[in-house]
Amino acid sequence: MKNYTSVNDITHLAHWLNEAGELKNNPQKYRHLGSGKTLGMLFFNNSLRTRLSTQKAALNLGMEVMVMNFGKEGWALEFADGTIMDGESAEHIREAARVVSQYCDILGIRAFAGLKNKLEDESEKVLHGFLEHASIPVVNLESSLGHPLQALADAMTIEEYKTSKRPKVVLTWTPHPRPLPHAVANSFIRMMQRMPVDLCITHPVGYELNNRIVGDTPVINDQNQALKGADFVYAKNWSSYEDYGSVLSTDPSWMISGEKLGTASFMHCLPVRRNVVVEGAVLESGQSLVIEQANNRTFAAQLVLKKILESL
Ligand code: AN0
Ligand code: CP
Repeated sequence: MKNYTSVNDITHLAHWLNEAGELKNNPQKYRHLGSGKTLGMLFFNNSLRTRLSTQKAALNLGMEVMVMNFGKEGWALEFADGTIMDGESAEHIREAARVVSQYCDILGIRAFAGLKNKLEDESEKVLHGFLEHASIPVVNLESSLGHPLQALADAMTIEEYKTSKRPKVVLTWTPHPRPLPHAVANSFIRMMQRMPVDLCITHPVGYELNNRIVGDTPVINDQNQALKGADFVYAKNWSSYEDYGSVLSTDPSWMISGEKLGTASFMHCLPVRRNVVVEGAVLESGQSLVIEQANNRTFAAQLVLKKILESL
């Protein structure tokens, strides 16, 4: 595999999930594969899990790792061609990407949606800038539109914990005080559409996601109705897509409580705001899978790095 930029880069999902499970059982098995190779990661936004789990994955494969908080410590990058660079930007993506390509063998990029300009976010200028100008494989560590490493870890988690052949999975919008991107929800939906699950989405009116992603997945605006019979409840906030980047409602009645959850398992990508998105008690209960999801991030990343290393 050359790049991992979206869940569409997963060729045969069932095989991938098996292989990720094998890596989880024996994380050191391929520790010579990455010997002498370097993973570079550039973070334009904050991270706990992605940064550490992907680093751990690379270490398990015997790679060296270089990480840079690019948002705070890198030169402000220019992405447009032909610009007279007499403003804020000090360096062009054309130089930056080619320079980094000399230091690393695989490059991870985290660059969230700015949530101000839909067209600009949808152009994925940071991720695409590195894809175009770097000469090494690129891994998406959450871009404007997707978080495919998270979705792969989520799929692993559902595969491990499901108790029926075709579980019901509900993606529910939850309140949040700040505008959040659509990336996690987008990739989760795309992933679940490929899994043997019954997926439904619930959100207040006005929080419709991109209909090219939702497709014919059922959307139910009544949360209680959507949650009926759920095996997995995946909570996530996102800002409005239509009224791009706006927080239209923070209605606390959409928070996930133990009562709403019933007997279902609770999932969230983290970081999560307790008693805003979900009751603290749910996170403390045996029904919460959030810590296991975060653990699976290591093996999802390890599988992706392994596949790229094998094709170098
Ligand atoms: C980010 C988001 O919602 O996309 C990262 C989640 C992995 N979350 C926050 O900014 C709180
Ligand atoms: N879930 C996730 O990607 O977490 P971080 O933002 O901490 O990396």
